[in-house]
Amino acid sequence: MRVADAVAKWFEVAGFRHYFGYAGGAVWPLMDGLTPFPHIDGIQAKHESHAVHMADTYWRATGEIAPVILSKGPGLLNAVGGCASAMHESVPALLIAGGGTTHFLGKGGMQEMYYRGHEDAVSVFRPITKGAWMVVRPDSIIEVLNFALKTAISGRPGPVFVEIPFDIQLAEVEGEIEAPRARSPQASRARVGREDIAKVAELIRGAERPLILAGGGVVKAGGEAALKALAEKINVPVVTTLPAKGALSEEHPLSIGTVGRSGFVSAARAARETDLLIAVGARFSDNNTANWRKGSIYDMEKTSLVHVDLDYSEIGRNFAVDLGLVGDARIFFEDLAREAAASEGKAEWLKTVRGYRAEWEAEILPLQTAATSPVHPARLMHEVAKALPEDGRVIVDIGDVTQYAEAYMKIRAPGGWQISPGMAEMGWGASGVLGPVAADGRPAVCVVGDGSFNMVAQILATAVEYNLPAVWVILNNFELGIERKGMERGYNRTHPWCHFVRKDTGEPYNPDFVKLAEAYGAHGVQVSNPEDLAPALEKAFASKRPWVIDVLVDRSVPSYFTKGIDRAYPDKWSKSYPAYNLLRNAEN
Ligand SMILES: Cc1ncc(C[n+]2csc(CCOP(=O)(O)OP(=O)(O)O)c2C)c(N)n1
Ligand SMILES: [Mg+2]
Repeated sequence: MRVADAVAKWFEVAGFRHYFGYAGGAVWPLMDGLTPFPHIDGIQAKHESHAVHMADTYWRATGEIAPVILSKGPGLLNAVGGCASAMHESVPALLIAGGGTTHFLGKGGMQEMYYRGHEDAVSVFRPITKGAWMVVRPDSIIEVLNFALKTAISGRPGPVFVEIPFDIQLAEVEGEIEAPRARSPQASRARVGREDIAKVAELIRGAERPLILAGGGVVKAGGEAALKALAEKINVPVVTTLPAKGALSEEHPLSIGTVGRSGFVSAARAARETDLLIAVGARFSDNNTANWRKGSIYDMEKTSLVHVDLDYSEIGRNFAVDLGLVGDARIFFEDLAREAAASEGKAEWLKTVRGYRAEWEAEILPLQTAATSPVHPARLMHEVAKALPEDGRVIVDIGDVTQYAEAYMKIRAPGGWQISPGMAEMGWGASGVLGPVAADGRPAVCVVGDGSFNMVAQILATAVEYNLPAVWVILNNFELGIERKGMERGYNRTHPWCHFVRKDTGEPYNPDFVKLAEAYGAHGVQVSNPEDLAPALEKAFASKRPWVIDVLVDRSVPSYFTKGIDRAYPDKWSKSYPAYNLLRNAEN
């Protein structure tokens, strides 16, 4: 068999159900090798970045890898942004690229990146993957793939990149195809030791205002049920980071909501007031901490911090810890639930934070039910979350839409929410929404700004071609809203790039999204009256066809930032920023 046939066989042995990617001469042998395996469903996107986004969201939905096949040069380069997004979010992905034939290495042929090394795609991917390799011997192909896959899924997950030169794909090899599991550890996720679990239980007993912060690591570890069981047993309130929104249903009585610079006011207040924060699988990002500003969301001077993460390098990165523990989120919750005594909770504290949550809900309800037209973004988010079927998923793109979704949506079920705010790549959600649909066909809706949708609008072709019935809800404001508002705040004027305007007529410009959808063979409807949102969503979900709901939104609504928190950037380079740094510039 050829190496290409061995790779295809390996796909089968590894149990892959799908692969994504895009054709190219450098992967003809691989494509040919996969042709006799139609039961492994290959989905070709209209752009390589979409393929990576789909593999990313596919893994999040299923816990399964769907490899991404890329051609050399521009093919694999189109995948760079998507790969970096996956890396930033700790999502495993297996990128397999074709390379030029080894006879031509260094000759500077078409699509060879020969400028600083032979065919040097590996150097492009190394900083944004957990590992990047070029296969240089045909007989090592399965060894390399098994190692790459193990690297992607073990420990803290992340993407990997394997380049297989053209002639190596065609080389003849023989032997058994070893399954990945033969080369992988049984378990690769560290477990917090018993003594440390006991210490955490003791800290909880002694605390007056304990709080659990669940981060994206909880979702990636499949730790939602264990989180719920623990929280219920010890009666400790829970806040989540943005990626983990809904890890504990936001309708659960112990949920105080999403914490961040655009999160629930209730969650920020709880985070500021807690005396014991148990942070699990959370990185304390800029979003989560309001730019790490001292006392802004977190007041670490009065809070003891237990920080649990799979990756030691995240512990202590931004906040000093009282107890830093390396371990898997799900196992940590399970072990702690066994160790900790059932408790009525700290009644006063629970009453306080529930009060905060009730105040927050009362504050946003008038916005969530605003009857104004064009549509208030809070109303839009509320309607989408409400209309979502029980098993449905919301995939969120980047822009003002992100913050409105964070604040005004309530996510009821774990797994019902996917977002990529770490790299915050426009178009990630609008193209990624098809990954989960391809995996299991459950209803999926993407909320996306008009700017971001325009970056990847050809995703509609993939949806129609492969009959993947996602729903895109476009927040149409004829602008890069978050940019326009930020520039206005900062500089009292805006650059023309912030607005979509026809230069010949001066009118606001966007393509006609309804006609665009129809041109692709999908369905579309424009909504400007909030009353029409729920019926449009219901119709779209029921139709089991790709739908675009083009919503004219009220552009006078400001970007949403949590009230009462200071998220100001440093105003002078020479001045130390009031974060929790070890030292300060002496001149301060
Ligand atoms: C690929 C990429 N380019 C640029 C940016 C910077 N950026 C972040 S949000 C945004 C504007 C988003 O506009 P739109 O999708 O219309 O959403 P709105 O804020 O109007 O709701 C831009 C340009 C980015 N995050 N990603
Ligand atoms: Mg916009």
